[in-house]
Amino acid sequence: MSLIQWIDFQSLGDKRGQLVAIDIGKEREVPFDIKRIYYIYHTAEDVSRGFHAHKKLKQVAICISGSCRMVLDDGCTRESIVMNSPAKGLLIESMIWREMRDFSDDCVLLVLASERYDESDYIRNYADFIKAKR
Ligand code: T46
Repeated sequence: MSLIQWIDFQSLGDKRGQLVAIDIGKEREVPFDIKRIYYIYHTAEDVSRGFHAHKKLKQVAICISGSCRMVLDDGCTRESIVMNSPAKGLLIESMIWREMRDFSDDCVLLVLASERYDESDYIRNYADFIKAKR
């Protein structure tokens, strides 16, 4: 199965523009209860972020402005995808290594998270991640 799992949000467009609504706990488009929302923006040119996995946390990332590249790695396979649609969420399961790069100036990456922030949930060393996957 591909590591790239998109969730297509319905875009409610009319002549004024587009609108995406995510109803929490209703239609369950997002396959977990959202406990935290954060966003990444103004990432400097040539900067890469991420370089970690989460033991428990699941997330849905939505590039609501601009574009960036997301690299996902399950310890066996590495896949890379350009994120540039505000109507598509990328589901990132637990125990997946992620790297983000190629941020456009106007990139805003919104992230819906299944857990509150917990530094002890991070695996920030790739060798430790591979060891934990075995
Ligand atoms: C992820 C990718 C997609 C907090 O205090 N609370 C938070 O909720 C978050 C997400 C971060 N922080 C602090 C921790 C660091 O001091 O903000 C600082 C930057 O976080 P970090 O270096 O982890 O950022 P990224 O862009 O490398 O990774 C983030 C998320 O941390 C991570 O869960 O999956 O975005």
